[in-house]
Amino acid sequence: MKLYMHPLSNSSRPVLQLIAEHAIEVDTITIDILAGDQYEQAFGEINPSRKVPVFVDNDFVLTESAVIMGYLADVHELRDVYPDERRTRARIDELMSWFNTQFYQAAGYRLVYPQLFPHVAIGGSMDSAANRALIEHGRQETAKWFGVLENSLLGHGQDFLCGDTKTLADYLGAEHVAMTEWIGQSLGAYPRVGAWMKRCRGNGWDQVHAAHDSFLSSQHGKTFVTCP
Ligand SMILES: N[C@@H](CCC(=O)N[C@@H](CS)C(=O)NCC(=O)O)C(=O)O
Repeated sequence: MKLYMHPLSNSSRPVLQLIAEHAIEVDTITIDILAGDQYEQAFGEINPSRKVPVFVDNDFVLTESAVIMGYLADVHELRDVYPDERRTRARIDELMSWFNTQFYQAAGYRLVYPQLFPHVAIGGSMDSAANRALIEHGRQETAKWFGVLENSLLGHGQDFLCGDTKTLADYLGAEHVAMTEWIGQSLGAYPRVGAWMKRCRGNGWDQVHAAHDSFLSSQHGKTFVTCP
């Protein structure tokens, strides 16, 4: 079994963290998405969408972090993180979908990436009026989703998103929130989110997050647009 990934990719890290915590044997292959390796022909044949992560088990190719994690959890019978019970599983799927479609689209593609990665910026440069407008829109949208996370999704006194047990939704959501650390996003206004992030740490966390931590250090001292 192989996992094409990049350690800075917040869609790859939930899979890597799940693998690390449950000692699942998977060969990891780095696709350097910052250097453009995703545009090479060989990778395009594996994933025409040219995104990581991609999981490969012989002739079975699977994309989408949430689906890869669900598949691994089923194969390895990780019932604690992905229970069989229909409604519990539906809730986990719902939250993973929420993070991927609501939180990540705003926080990643409109707030964080346009401030860090020139190839994502619109209007010709990171300083263009169009890029600044995109970032402002991302800031407002991300603040809205942080509010939903703080006051509703984590607002019932539970330890994790779906109760008192860490599930796949926490693996995935924690990495999308971690991405906002790169622009110095404070969680001071979102204390439940901050406490939940600490609870999400598990075995192998430091190793899985080594590239993330190093990138974070490289951004210290810079000024970014963040949510209040
Ligand atoms: N919905 C996908 C998102 C995958 C994704 O956006 N991957 C990013 C890294 S986090 C990527 O490969 N970006 C490369 C590019 O856009 O060129 C998933 O959950 O796996």
